[in-house]
Amino acid sequence: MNIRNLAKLALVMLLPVVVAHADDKKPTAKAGAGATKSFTGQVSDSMCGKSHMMPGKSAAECAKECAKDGDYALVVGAKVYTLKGHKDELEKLAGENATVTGSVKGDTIEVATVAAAKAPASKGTMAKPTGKKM
Ligand SMILES: [Cu+2]
Repeated sequence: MNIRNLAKLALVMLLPVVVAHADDKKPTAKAGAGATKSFTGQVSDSMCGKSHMMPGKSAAECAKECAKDGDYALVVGAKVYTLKGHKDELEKLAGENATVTGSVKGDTIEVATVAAAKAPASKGTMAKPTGKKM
């Protein structure tokens, strides 16, 4: 009897500890407006987005032309984000892949950093072709 009660007591005492630990797993930072995120995609302009309209011009040329009167944009998969700020750096990467970090408000990224990227990070489709030697 005594030992059973002791075991029960131990269980009751352990329970809050387990619950407390479960709480730790909750994310502390709430994802929402103004959260700084990182995006990798192709640098375009907010007028053209995914497909450039100027015939006979490369994506880079078109994006540069369009961004003169507007903003650069980042094409991430099916989404097109308007990029605010860091125009000089974005111009160098027009038509190319870049990783942009910044705070997101709707479809607009308030750019904090711009860096060249080799390939767009598309979720789940980064599977490399099975090791063929060149
Ligand atoms: Cu354009």
